[in-house]
Amino acid sequence: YEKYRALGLMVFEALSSTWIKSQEKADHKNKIVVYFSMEFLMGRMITNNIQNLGLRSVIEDGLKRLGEDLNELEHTEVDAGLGNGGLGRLAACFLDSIASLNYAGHGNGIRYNYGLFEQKIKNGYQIEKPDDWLKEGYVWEVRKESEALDIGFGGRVHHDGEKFVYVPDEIIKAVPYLVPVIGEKNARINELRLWNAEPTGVYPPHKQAIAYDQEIRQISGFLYPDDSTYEGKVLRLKQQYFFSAAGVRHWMSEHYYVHETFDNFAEYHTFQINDTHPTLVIPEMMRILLDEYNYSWDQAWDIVSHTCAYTNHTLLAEALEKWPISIIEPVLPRVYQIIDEIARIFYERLKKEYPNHLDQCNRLAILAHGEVRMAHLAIAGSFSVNGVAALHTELLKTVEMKEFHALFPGKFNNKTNGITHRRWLQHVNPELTSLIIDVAQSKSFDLNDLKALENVARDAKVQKRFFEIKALKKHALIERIEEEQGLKLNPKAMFDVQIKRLHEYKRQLMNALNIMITYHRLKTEPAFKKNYVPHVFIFGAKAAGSYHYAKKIIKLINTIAHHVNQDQDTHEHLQVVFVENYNVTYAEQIIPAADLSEQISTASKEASGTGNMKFMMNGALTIGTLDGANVEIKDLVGDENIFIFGLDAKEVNALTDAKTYQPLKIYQEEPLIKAVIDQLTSGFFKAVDANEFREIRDRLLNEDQYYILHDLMAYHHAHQQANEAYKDSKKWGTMALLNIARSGFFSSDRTIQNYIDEIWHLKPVK
Ligand code: 26Q
Repeated sequence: YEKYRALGLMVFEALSSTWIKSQEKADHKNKIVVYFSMEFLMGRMITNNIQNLGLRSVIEDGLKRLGEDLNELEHTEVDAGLGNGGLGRLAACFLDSIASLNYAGHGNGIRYNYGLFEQKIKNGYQIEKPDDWLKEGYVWEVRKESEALDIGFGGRVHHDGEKFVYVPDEIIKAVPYLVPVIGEKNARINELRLWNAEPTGVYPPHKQAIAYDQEIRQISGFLYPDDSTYEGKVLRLKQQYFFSAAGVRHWMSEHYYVHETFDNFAEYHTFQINDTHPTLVIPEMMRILLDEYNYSWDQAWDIVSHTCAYTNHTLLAEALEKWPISIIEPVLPRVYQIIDEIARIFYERLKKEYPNHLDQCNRLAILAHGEVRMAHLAIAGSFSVNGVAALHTELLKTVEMKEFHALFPGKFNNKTNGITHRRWLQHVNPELTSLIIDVAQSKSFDLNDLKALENVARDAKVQKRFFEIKALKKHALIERIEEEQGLKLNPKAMFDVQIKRLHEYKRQLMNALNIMITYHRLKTEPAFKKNYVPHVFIFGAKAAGSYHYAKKIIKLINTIAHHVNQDQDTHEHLQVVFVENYNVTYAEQIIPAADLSEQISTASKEASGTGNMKFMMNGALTIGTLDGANVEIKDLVGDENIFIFGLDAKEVNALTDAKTYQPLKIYQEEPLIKAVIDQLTSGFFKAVDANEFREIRDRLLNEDQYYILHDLMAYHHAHQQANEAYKDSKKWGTMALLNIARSGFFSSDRTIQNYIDEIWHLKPVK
């Protein structure tokens, strides 16, 4: 660890002069974007930083002379796991692309003392352990004491005859830690500004100093795990306000120092709001303009609503944030007062627009039923609202937010997500990158080189190299899993992978049931067994600690794995593994080894998905529903190069509206489904109590909210098609290479260029 740290510090020193130059060059003269996000799932930084500073070979040589191995040192770095999943990783990919394309754009977030929990599996159950990622220090940050700010909470608002005066009853110090974001070829260094909450040393009366200090530090204490039902939690609200207000104040004072006015603030800034979590940016900016700089309401609103832009990441109604007034008002009295006024003015406008439709006005209102609807506030206060995949944006416009779309027709737009090919292809798969470079006959990798695979997709030599690379990546993964979990996977099997947060709508349960059906058929149908392509099913997923049902599904997967893996009769055909503590670094190892990518959410529920893109770029084929960005993958590769099954979004919505769905009927009519559902509670799994999975059976038969039984047989058949394709290795090789060839669209460089052209309007830094 000390060797790693010494190396990290030297790399840090090497980048500081470029960093300082980047700061001098850009700020205050060019427009910038600030990406406000509660999560930045950065993963390891060392490799990226060494690569982008062009130091790799120097360091390798130097270390060799000392008898050290760079690879080994790199593996010592702990992941910065300051995110749950897709939304946080997207923010990290975006920062990489903004810097690499040479634009000025900075992240603004929270320096959580504890990132997303570390997952242990004990007896098949998930156990959560705190992720103490800072315990040995973090080399990629600098504390900027000089840029610390005061943030006020609680207290009262009164009117002094002229204006409102807000007197907080506690002040919390926000200290920024800066993490450099280094673009490719050292183009540019941007900043990720992570705020730490600290006591000021002034204590309210009747508070015990030590306990009070701890209470304050809690604000940047830990990352909340993705919640399926957004219950209001005071601490989470404080976190949201804390980092939003600190970011707003920082960027506003920088601007004022140079321009001495905010009249032109929106010409110089876009604040991109990553989901509704930072929505308090909107009333907080209003507060500063009104209370501290005497702007009129209309002038202030004009500035704010031309600065902020909001990205929506979900269509799940239960996942839209709503804060009870009873929580917001006491914690943020002045901010709440402003929200109330924004809501009042907005409601007046609605009444004018729809004079005889009170019900519609109430549906769109910002305040209703004693709650603040954060998405409505974000839409009202932003000049742009974007979805994250074509289908998702379409559904926002035509279903979920169609009334808002009618009210603000120009506001809604699509920005299909992307991933940084620097990390998700070049770094994780240098061997495949070399193959592409060779085929394209280029000197160093360029995104356009991917297209060169198009013409050689059927070439036997290229295919041979592709399969050799897959085998190599499988071996590395097999070694790790054997070392960590003692299970030796079959290197000749198809690697069938589902890695993502555990959620009912993502339908890991459907995958598990298909494995049960497959196992059942292997045991009872010799012809099926004879034809079956050996499979290794790999799962990786964390479930929120409070999400009881999701944790049950983890237990089921582990129970199936336990049962199946010790059956000598099927051993060569079927293995199942649930990897422990799935995270960014694990993903980097699993994705290049995958043959089949499981993207099987109930259509209309997955906004985009980004794992799907990473697999595609590494030559895994997709088995999936027409959901999120899968739709765009299918459009690029064609029906013949992907395995699509199940209900589409329209059909799901129609079935939901009709209220005619009867899962019990499917169970009664489909013997394979009946067989495996019965196994859940029949004592089939010897290792657990017969009631362990009763809840799963009950939910599937009575409600099956995500249409698992409806899609299950179609899914099983899609698997059989995939197996047939896999047996014809020439065919599979062609399909995989065509997928890689067409994956360039999903580079986050393209996504960021879309944001720049259509929302941010930045100019590259000279
Ligand atoms: C909210 C309130 C309280 C506690 C936690 C949360 C919370 C935390 C994280 C709510 C949501 C998240 C994360 C959401 C997320 O990752 N969404 C995903 O975003 C990706 C990037 O756009 C998409 O590809 C995925 O489809 C979407 O699910």
